[in-house]
Amino acid sequence: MKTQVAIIGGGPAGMLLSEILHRAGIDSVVLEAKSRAYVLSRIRAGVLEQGTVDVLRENGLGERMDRDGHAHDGAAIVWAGRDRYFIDAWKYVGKRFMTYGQTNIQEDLYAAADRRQARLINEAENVLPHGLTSQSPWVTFRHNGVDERLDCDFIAGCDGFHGVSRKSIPAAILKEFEKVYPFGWLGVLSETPPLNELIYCNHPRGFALASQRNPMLSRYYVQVPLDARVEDWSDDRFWTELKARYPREIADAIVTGPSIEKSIAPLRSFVAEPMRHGRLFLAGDAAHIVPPTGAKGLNLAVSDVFYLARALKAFYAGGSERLLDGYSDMALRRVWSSVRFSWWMTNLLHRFPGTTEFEQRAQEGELAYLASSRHASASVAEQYAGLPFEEA
Ligand code: FAS
Ligand code: PHB
Repeated sequence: MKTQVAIIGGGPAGMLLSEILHRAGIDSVVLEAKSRAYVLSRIRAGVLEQGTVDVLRENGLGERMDRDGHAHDGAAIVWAGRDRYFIDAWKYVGKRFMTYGQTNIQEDLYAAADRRQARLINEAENVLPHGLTSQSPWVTFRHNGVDERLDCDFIAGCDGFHGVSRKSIPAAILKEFEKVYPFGWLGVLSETPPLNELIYCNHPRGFALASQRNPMLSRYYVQVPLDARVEDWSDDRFWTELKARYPREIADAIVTGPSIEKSIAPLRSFVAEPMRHGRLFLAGDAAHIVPPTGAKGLNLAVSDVFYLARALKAFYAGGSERLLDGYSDMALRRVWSSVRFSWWMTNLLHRFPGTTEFEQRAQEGELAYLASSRHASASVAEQYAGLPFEEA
């Protein structure tokens, strides 16, 4: 088999890259380890920055998003059982964000791939990149019991945190930065009408978040200890804890119902540098992980793909390698900006083990300052809405 760009991973990063390259006449093959059904069953992100929305629209992927998604001027933060602060992205930076589930985006990407009869190979086993520092790398894999080889010009490592691509960069070259948080998020999906806005909550009992997927699909989270187990959290226990953390009038507005999905996600910050080695380019969770507090994970995958696709288009259009050579540094500037913001939001809103009344009051003091300062509010709004993509 031969292609121009071999893409390892058929999640949002890999599938979006394949779609953008196809629209520029660049051939790719996507090698995905899991089945289509498995990939489409994953419940993950829900908030799309304006930049992500623009990229999806520009690549023919905006129709269902614009029909079923919900645009928001900002998100609220409540604390101490009373106060409310609105991160007003529209007022301060003239941007909105969209709530539209990553699951829907994945469905839209697979549907677009089917329409163009894309070469997408699910259940590819033992995927391994080779010849990374050569001019003609290749990828081996096993499919339907047959060993295959895919020759290519470039390899895009879009295979997530547990993938093979990052681990193919020599340890002597790769530098990793990591911070593991001492808690996780217990998330619930319920077929109930959501609150009409996103509301983050700081409370001495722990963090909580109210989000949405559509007018009859709600997404809620509560911070739980690292050793929490889903089986210990009945729906009743979840709803009681969620309501205990929100101010009374918000808690009373939360419509409860049976969970249709319940899972615990650990929180970590992780960055791998560089995001390129020879003809291998990392994009998305393969290169970085953020705690979901800042709603940046999926959005960073999209900005990586935007930069990488632009660089590959420049190469195939005119042979220039300038953007390919600049990809890692450009992507990492945005990655570190989002990693820092997500780390800051996580420290501001969560209850850390060993927190005393002093730290709780200091968090509440910072929230009160944000609410009182148009300068601070503008800074938070511009980061939450997503910084602009860099020019080529
Ligand atoms: P993904 O991990 O989505 O996709 C990688 C793909 O590569 C997968 O399909 C995998 O099967 C495949 N793969 C792995 N190894 C392979 C191999 N060796 N060969 C071939 N294929 C291989 N972000 C937010 O913004 N908000 C959230 O609330 C949020 N919640 C999350 C909850 C969970 C449980 C997780 C894990 C992530 C969450 N994220 C959230 C982050 C998430 O949305 C990611 O940022 C996003 O999925 C990144 O997309 P990809 O980089 O494509 O990686
Ligand atoms: C979600 O809707 O899943 C969501 C929203 C905002 C976040 C994280 C997750 O910061």
